[in-house]
Order: sequence, then C-alpha cells, then structure tokens
Amino acid sequence: MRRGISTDFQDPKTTTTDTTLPDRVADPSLANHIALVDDDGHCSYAELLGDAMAWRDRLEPAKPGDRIACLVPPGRTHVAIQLGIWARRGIAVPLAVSHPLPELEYVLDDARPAVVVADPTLPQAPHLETSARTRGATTLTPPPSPRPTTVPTPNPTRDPLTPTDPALLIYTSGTTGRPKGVLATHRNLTAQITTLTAAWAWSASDRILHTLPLHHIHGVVNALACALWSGATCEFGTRAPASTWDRLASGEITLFMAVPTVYTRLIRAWEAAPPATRRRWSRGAARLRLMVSGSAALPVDTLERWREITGHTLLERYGMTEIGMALSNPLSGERRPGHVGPPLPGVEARVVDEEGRPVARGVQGEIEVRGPQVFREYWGRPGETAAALRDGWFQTGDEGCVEAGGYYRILGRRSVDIVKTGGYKVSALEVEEVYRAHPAVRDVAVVGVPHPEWGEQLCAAWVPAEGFEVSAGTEMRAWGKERLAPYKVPHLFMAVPDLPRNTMGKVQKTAVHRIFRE
Ligand code: MCA
Ligand code: AMP
Repeated sequence: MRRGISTDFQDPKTTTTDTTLPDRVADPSLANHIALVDDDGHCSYAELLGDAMAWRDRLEPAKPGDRIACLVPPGRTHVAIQLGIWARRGIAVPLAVSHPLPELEYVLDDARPAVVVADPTLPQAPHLETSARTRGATTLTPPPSPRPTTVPTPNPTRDPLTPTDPALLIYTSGTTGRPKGVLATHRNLTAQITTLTAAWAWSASDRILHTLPLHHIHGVVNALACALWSGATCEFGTRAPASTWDRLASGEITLFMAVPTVYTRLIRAWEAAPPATRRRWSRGAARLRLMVSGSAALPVDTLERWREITGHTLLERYGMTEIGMALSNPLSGERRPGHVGPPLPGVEARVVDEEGRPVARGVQGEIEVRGPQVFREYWGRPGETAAALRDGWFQTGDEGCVEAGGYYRILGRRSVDIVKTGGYKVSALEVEEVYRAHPAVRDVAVVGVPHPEWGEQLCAAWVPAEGFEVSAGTEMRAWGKERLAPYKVPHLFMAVPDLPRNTMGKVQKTAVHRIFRE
C-alpha cells in the first residue's frame, strides 16, 4: 500500500527487511517532526520529502540503476539529493568535498555517473562539471538557498523502489590498485540500519550532532540514516572543537559519534579552556545518552580521559565499508576498554586461520563476517568481489581474537600497506604510485607510523632522482595535495639514498617504519 506524502515509498508502519530508508522518511506520522538542522535552519520530514521529490524530478535524465554523483557539503540539500536519487531508483555516489579534481575524476571514470550534481560554491565544482560533461554526464546545480517550497508529485517513473535495488556506491581503499566502489543494496542498508537502531536504542526523541563526512558509512549510515530511520533529528555541525563542545553542552543533543582523532582533539580543547567553560562543557556533555567511537582503534587512555571529563564510557564498535557495523560494545552492560564487543544481532562473525578454519577462543586470526549487511559487490570488479568472499564470509583483512564473554579485540591488519589515519583508510601503495610520478622521485615507500592524534600518520621515505635537488617536505605535501585526498598526503617526508630491501629486492616496510620511529 502506498500512502502519505509520497506516492513512491511503502507504508513504514509494517517495517520488514524489505522496508527501505525512503519508506521510513515518508512516514506521515513524522511529517511535522524536525528531520535536519544545518547552517540554513531546520526542516521537517515533510519538507525534506518535498525537497527529495523535487530532486527526483530534476534528476530526470537518470534511469533506474544509473549512478548519480553528488558533490554537495553535508546538510539538507545533500540529504534531499540522496533521497531523490533513490526515488528515481538510482545509485547514490557521494563525492568527498575535500578531494582535489584528480580524485573526483577517478570516481567519474570508475562509476560512470549519468548525472553529476555539484555545489557551485565548492572550488572544484566548475572543473568537475567540465570533466563530467566531457564524459557524457549531465550536470546539475543545487538552487541557492533559501530553497523553494516544493509540492511532491507522483513518481513519473511509476517504477517503485525494490529492496534489491542497488543504493549506495562508496569508494574505499584496498590492498590492490586504486579505491574500489563498494555497492550496497537497499536491503543491505536496511540490515545495517535496523541492527544499529535496535542495538543503540534510537528513538524519535534523539538528536544527533553530526560532524562526519558523508562519503563514508560512518557518516552516511551510522549517524544520518539511523537518525532518519528513527524519526530523530540530525543536526549538522562544524568540526571546530569549541563549537562541537558548545553544541554537546547545549542540552539539546542526545547522541554523538566520532572517530578517535576527534575525541583526542575535543580533549585537547577542553584542557585548554578556562575552568568555567570546562565545567559547563562537562556538565552539558554528561547529559547525552550515548557517545560512540569507531573507524579506528580507540586508545584506552583516550577512553579513560573522556570518562573523567564527561562521565561517559565511550561505546566502541567495529565496522567496515563492505559490511557496515559488525561488532559493538553494548549499550547496557560492560563496555570493555580496548575491545570492540561481541557481534551485533543479525551479524555472524568469526576468527579463522590461514586456511579459513575457525580458531579457538583467545587465538589470533583473521576476522570474517557474514550476514544481510554485507555489500553486494565491488563495482565493476567481479574478480575482486569473489576474492573477498569465502563461502559467503567476507574476509575483513583485520586480525583479532575473541576473549571472555565473546568480546572481540582487534589486533591489527594483515596488510602493512593499509593505513588508518584520522579514521580514513589509505592504501600506501596508491600514495606511492602517485609520488612515483613526481619528477624528483626515483622511488618511494609509504608507511603508517603510530601517532597520538591521527592514530597512524603517513610517512614517506623517498629516493631522489639523479640531477634533482631534494625538495622540502612542504613542497612534497603541496604537490600531493593537488592529486590526492588531503588525508592521503604523507605528513613526513625523508630523503634516503636507497630504500631498505630484502635479498629478493622487495622493499622492507618494517625497516622503513624503523626509519621514522627512530
Ligand atoms: C585531514 N588531514 C589529515 C586527515 N584529515 N591527515 C591525516 N589524516 C586525516 N584523516 C590533513 C589536512 O590536509 C591538513 O593538512 C592537516 O591534516 C590538518 O587538517 P585539519 O583541518 O586539522 O583536519 P580536519 O580537516 O579537521 O580533519 C580531521 C578529521 C577528519 C575531522 C579527524 O580526518 C575526519 O573527518 N575524519 C573522519 C573520517 C571518517 O568519517 N571515517 C570513516 C571511514 P595541512 O595542515 O597541510 O593543510 S571508516 C567507516 O566508515 C567504517 C565503516 C567505520 O568503521 O566507521
Ligand atoms: P573503512 O574501509 O574505511 O570502512 O575502514 C574499515 C576499517 O577500519 C576496518 O577494517 C578496521 O581496520 C578499522 N576499524 C573500524 N573500527 C575499528 C575499531 N573500533 N578498532 C580498530 N579498527 C577499526
């Protein structure tokens, strides 16, 4: 049955595994509830849906299954476009607003979107539009705010969304080549969302402070989609620590989610603040009902300091772009420092040896995950999709072990070439490949070195090409920033006469690590 403000989506009253996020947003009982708050004010669910329907109509050139890329900062317009894409049965491809043109063009070439929406206030927008048109895509621009009030109309495609429709394409770095597009269906997203909304007891009275980027699962699913699914309010905030603290202390926020780097920065800001401000921030933050950390290992001293400051024991969980969230400390019960908890309901997890055989409790091995949350495919890469799955189990590439009570501990990654910095996953091989094109670089090796703020910090040892002067680290960084996402650009560069190699001529990354540690 179709009802309510939209004629496109299902009746959310009978939520099943086939209910989609757009169905929930269209719940008529939510119409007047505040859905989003951003710099331009707030909007109700009815207004958001109206915007989404207007976008569905504007995205007319796109057919079901087409990719639609969106370079728009987090806020009402971004969310409306995402819902509009789904109303058209398209695949949303969120682009990172921090990425330089070459990274964005890589996604255009790989995802081949039919339509690209770019916010003209972003510096990359004009170039992106040119690149998109050269590749045969239609380009669209969001209307300037204040936005027109829109009246929803019936879906012109007369082709309702189905749960197996592909929904979201998120690019993530891996051990091979350039980033891969991880494709999730609506059913995958529904499984990811319903697991979390139940485990963390989301309700319509929640209000989350959202400061995460919208081109990764943490920001798109855990923070935004869970809020919309629950009829809650999602408030987009800035990343400046003082304004985050002010909002956390406002008494209006019930939930906060961030990566460990953000908690480290908030602790630093608190420690630098005058005593009266500290008291206000601590008192206010203590009133939230839940604070979550994830995307990278939460150092135990950060967890403990945060507890001293706010009274909150951060709930640490573990996830991945390909699987959504898999393991989580509980909402009620023991949140064990240095652990990521047992599998979430509906998620199967296990630790296996090299041959894929489950190992005994306490023994280290690779974590594998199975369940309806697991993605459908790497876009256009059937071989890599098949290689990532073993008998239906997704091989995470993370090492861990199961301890008392079924709590998992993450012990590292199988590949030294995967680095987590500020919660972002970076392939050292991809960064090396880009720097090898630098005229002054004969060879280069990139590693992630433990760092108190970033978790790991990217460092590059490089061999200067003959006849070239050694460039300063700042010059090397500036060169990288024109080609790579800001978080993929190494912070430290060291010129070396040669890279350490083994007898087979292979670069020894542990020796490169040692150069920087020393
Ligand atoms: C920015 N820089 C970085 C990073 N971000 N360097 C290393 N790692 C980073 N992550 C560079 C900038 O280019 C800048 O260089 C300098 O560091 C300082 O920039 P700053 O403005 O201070 O940083 P920022 O822009 O405030 O960003 C920090 C951040 C951000 C807020 C921690 O990295 C962030 O939003 N991280 C969250 C990522 C996330 O959502 N991950 C989820 C993916 P210069 O000084 O030279 O200009 S993982 C996921 O989704 C799975 C499913 C999961 O489990 O959650
Ligand atoms: P991404 O591919 O960007 O989705 O990042 C997923 C990766 O982040 C996982 O494979 C882990 O290596 C890491 N990760 C996520 N959450 C945690 C956590 N709580 N502790 C340690 N590592 C984590």
